[in-house]
Amino acid sequence: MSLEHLQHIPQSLERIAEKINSGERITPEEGLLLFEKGEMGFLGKLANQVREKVHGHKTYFNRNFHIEPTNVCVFNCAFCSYSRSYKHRDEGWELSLNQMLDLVKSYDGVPITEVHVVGGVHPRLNLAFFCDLMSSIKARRPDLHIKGFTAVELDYMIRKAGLTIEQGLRKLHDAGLDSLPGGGAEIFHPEIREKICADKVDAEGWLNIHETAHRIGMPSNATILYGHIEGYLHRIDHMDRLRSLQDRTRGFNTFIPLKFRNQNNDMSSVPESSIVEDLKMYAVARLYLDNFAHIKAYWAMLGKQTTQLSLSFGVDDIDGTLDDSTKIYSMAGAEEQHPAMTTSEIVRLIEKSRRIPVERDTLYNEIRNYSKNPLPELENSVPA
Ligand code: V47
Ligand code: SF4
Repeated sequence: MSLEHLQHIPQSLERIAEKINSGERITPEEGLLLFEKGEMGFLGKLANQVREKVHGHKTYFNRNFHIEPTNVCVFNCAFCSYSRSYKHRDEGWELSLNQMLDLVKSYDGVPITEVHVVGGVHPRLNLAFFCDLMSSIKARRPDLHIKGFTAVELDYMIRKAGLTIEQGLRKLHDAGLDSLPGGGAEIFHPEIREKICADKVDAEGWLNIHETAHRIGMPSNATILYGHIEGYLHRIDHMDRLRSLQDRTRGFNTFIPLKFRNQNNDMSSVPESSIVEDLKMYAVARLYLDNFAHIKAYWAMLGKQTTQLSLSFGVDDIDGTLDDSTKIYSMAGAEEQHPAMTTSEIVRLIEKSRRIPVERDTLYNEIRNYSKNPLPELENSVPA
């Protein structure tokens, strides 16, 4: 899509609202107009209408933890606060297979449903190692859904193994990998991608990996890293590419806008986006991505209060309990330095926003609906 083409805005906001209310798809020009001219009340009302039409008041979460095998990485993304180069690997970490299995074992008897495996791209960890990790996790916990590896990690390990993307993904799938997370997407448009993460897989590569995964039966998520040097045009271009792919495959479960955090990275001089900007991103995502069932606010990155607000701006999912098992955002300066919530804390957080908490599995099958099966009242609970 040419960005110049988007500079001309032919439609009024009222016409866009009519289209959305009648279930018609909006164009890139209209998406852009929403970002540029939509005020918060207008965007919130529209996005909430769509959210409630699809999900009512239901707000999904899951019980999960992360395994981050390493933060050593061959790439140099300017926004990354987490990685260490191979040369400085003594400042980072690298878990052995047994250490990762000990982590899995520490959840024996705990009713979690998902493990999210994600990390840096270590030059010495290869496809065979990760296939072993998958099969060992499944041998210990066959019930656990393994959501693992960004397209960046996959592109590197599969190319290094000399396989096609389909062959590599099939190997991992056969070993136990169930689905892919949405990371590594950042901003697809080359104008920005070349400035923030020039050396890793490009947009076409990212989209091809997800398309291939969908084709062989592995669903996935998609993200956008927003609120830095990109413009609204780049956000629309990004979502447009995802919307087109989703039209073809229907393989995406959820879209997750990730707010850029500016601590301890090479983009520290770029200010972080305001809450208004965050809520706008969620609302326009809900309105633009008409073929995505879910929009997720990742509470560990956004903070609990903005997450509650986001539930009125199109969001219907807030990710999981996490158990303080991820460092990606705490190292970048997120409010949550030790992200962990018990199930009852997540349930209360959702209830206080006057929504219905629903525990889901990774594929959005309902495990427990808390309106039918509420938690007992807390003695000191504060009315919402
Ligand atoms: O691709 C890195 C982002 C992503 C920063 O699929 C940063 O369910 C903000 O994709 N500020 C990895 N963001 C994490 C990810 C993810 C997280 C939770 C759930 C799911 C899912 C996926 O983290 C990277 C990058 O976009 N990131 N550094 C930063 N300074
Ligand atoms: Fe490596 Fe991922 Fe960090 Fe980029 S964002 S430097 S690929 S760990």
